Amino acid sequence: MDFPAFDQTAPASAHASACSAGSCGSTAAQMNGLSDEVRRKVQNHPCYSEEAHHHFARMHAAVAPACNIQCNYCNRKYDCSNESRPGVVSELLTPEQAINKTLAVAAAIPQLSVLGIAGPGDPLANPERTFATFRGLAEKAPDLKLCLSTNGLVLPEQIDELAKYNIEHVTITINCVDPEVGAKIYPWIFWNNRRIRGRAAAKILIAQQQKGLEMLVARGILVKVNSVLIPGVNDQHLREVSRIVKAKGAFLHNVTPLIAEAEHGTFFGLMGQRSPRADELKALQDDCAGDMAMMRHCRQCRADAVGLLGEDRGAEFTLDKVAAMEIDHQAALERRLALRAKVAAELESKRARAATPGDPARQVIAWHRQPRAALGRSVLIAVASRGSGLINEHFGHAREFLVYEASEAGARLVGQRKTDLYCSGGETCGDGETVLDRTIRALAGCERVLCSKIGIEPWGRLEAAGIKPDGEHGMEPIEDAVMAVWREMLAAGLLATPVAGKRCA
Ligand code: CLF
Ligand code: SF4
Repeated sequence: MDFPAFDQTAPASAHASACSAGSCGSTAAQMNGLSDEVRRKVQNHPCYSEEAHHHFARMHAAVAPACNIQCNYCNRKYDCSNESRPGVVSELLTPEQAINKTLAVAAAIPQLSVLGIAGPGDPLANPERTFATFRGLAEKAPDLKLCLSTNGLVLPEQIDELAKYNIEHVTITINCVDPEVGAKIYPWIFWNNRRIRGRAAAKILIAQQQKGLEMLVARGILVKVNSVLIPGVNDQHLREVSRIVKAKGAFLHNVTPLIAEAEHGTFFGLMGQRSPRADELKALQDDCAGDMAMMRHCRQCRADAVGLLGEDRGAEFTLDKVAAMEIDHQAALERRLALRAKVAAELESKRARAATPGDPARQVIAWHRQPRAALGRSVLIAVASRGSGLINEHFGHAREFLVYEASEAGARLVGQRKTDLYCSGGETCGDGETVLDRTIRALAGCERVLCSKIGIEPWGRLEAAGIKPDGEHGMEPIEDAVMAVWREMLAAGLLATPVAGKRCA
């Protein structure tokens, strides 16, 4: 296969319309203040940029079966909880199979911008398989960003090898910085050919994670720290974790909720350890948010995930289907580059519109930037989206809802709620009552849900539960629609401030 020369280190403007500094709404606020170099690294990465996650896809190559530690929230027959929701990996791949699958996905999904290795065990506990995959893809698909997620135990010793493949993004799962806390999470580690248990094990793991973090930052590799929030175990402690990793230069902190179900067979699941509620997770994320950005759009992906975050297109790319595909790699590469240029141009246009007097986009931004006394309380608004930053999903087809907090300060993504698909297609929704019940429970705390369409029955059930559906903003940009709804609620007198003259949290 011939591929045109592609320089991953070149500025994005070499391949796409430049994404210059400037405002493009609340997600662009994250981008402001970043150096050109960091902006180049994150602008197409769906995990490192909230803005990018509306437009770009990632896939995980499941090439790493073994692990060198045991976490109490993991059962090896399920995906690595570092980066995945529980669910068996459909196919464990050899490096060659992983490379072929990645090229097939990159040909079929032009949004693909990142190939990550995140399990099902620990990538660095399987160095030959992991690095063979990276080596092949660095050669055959140099436009893809390569990404890695690790527990960090052997990270310091592997950083030189990582750097050979121009890896710019590494995630370390750091659940604690105190061995006493760590002993409640990690029963053992495998270190220097010995199994070490309890506090001594946690102490070694923590030291290696912190050393690895420092070494990556020193090399200019962006580090995301994932932490699993375990109520009663590390919930208070994670504030300290966040403070320390921020001080050491981590780029992003991603606090994810523990998933512990007895049927997964994990220690925490079997002992009845509860998972955090959505409001507990949000409160901790808000507490940890400071100078360092908090990731709020993580989907706790499978170790073989494929597609936009929240999508699961893995079934389209099984080994037999990949083998049967005829691929024009040159044309596929051109489609990916064209899409990146198109997205960059759209975002640039959005910024330009926001700077144009009289434009609605500017009015939205200008309106909620005006200094004034607090106008009304904040509201949680759920939206159904299939990507592109638009409200473009039917309520009954949504597998998840993004949750935005709207206030006079603007619209801010604060999380996502997964739900089971209950509509089997067609125009009529509401057949699966029990699944609809679960969907309504998943949306607890939200006062509005915006979608492109919704059936009569779920409409009534949602209203009865205090969640008003709204299908009037189909195909509108999410943040504009969320703020429009907030202003409608304000004008209707529904947002009386709890304490006069005080800002809402
Ligand atoms: Fe994969 Fe992780 Fe790379 Fe993303 S996922 S290795 S940084 S490409 Fe992303 Fe998935 Fe959350 Fe991970 S949404 S689980 S943060
Ligand atoms: Fe499981 Fe990942 Fe922990 Fe290893 S690091 S035990 S694979 S969650």
